[in-house]
Amino acid sequence: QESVTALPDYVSWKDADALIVHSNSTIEMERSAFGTSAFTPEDRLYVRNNVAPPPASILDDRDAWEVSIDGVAEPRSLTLAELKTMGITTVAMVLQCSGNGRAYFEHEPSGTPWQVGAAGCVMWTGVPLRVVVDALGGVAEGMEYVTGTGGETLPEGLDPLTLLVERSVPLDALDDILLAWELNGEPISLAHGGPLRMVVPGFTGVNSVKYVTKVAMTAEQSPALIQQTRYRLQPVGEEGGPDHPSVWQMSVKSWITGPLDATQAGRVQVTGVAFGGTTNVASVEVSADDGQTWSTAEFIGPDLGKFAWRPFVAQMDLQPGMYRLVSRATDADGNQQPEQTEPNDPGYNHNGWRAPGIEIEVA
Ligand code: MSS
Repeated sequence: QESVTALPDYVSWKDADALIVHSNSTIEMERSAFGTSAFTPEDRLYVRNNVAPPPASILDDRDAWEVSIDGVAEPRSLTLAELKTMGITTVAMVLQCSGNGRAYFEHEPSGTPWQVGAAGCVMWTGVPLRVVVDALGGVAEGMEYVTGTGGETLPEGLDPLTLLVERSVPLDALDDILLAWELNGEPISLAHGGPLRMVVPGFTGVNSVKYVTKVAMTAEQSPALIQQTRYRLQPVGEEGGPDHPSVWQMSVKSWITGPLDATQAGRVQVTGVAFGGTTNVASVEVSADDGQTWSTAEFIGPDLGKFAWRPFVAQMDLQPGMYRLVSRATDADGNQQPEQTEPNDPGYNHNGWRAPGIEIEVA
């Protein structure tokens, strides 16, 4: 797939050759750009915005950024400068759009036809939300969710709940959540949610709210439509609503990153990435015959923890001919990627192993 559109201004610093521009707010990484690094450089990382990002001027004085913390014993606002005095940690995490792999669903869901590239593995640095909550007296009674609010300026004349980016995740996630100010060791860019982002490891991208202005422990899920009716796993043909499961935790997944085209016969290094979602990925198998026979792959490089992905390689001896390369991962709890993902109307959470396969000719 070729990129047909130029990069929009707010991401003009990105590596255009590594990206597919679906629209100004949906930019996918090329499959050939994954490489075998354990983490994804920010200039190749996919971008997804549900509404236009705030002006770049919000980055002029990062330390002055304020976030209000609510649903705790002593609610208050904190500046980024204050947050930086409270604690610091780094987590490596797969950031993956809920719709990554949508193009592989057979019912052709509407929405961006992401293939594998609406995902990256990045390092976030910030303060654990648990530390902040404890400093403010702990979670108030009766709270069941952590709700983060995005700092976009919404167009006037519309009910703000139709556009507001406000997401709630179960309170169980509290111990994993970070209020992050760095991505891969640099202050977070506007495109990826600077100056401050609430990141929720193990959950799909939509749950990691950029330019976060408010973090609240809440009794109910956000009333915003992005929570109530969108990002729901409703059956094909139905409208989403609060009774359908929300798009939250990710599941075990992997895909091939190379070779992607014609290759020389002999020893071939078949590479890919694999992750467990909320738990470690335990093993990956690779097949060159579309899943009839499998061989075990080896992980490449360091293990960056259970929320990260692991690049892998299978060394295969391939004679001239046509092959279809697929990979299938298993997580530490024994969950294995299905051959196909049960369809849901909006095309979220694709993790079937067959559809993302790669056909190559070995000569
Ligand atoms: N946040 C905010 N504030 N806004 C918006 O729009 N989006 C979502 C997340 N967050 C938003 C936010 C989504 S949806 C996603 S994916 C993510 O983000 C992405 O990221 P990056 O950084 O890559 O761009 Mo789908 O599930």
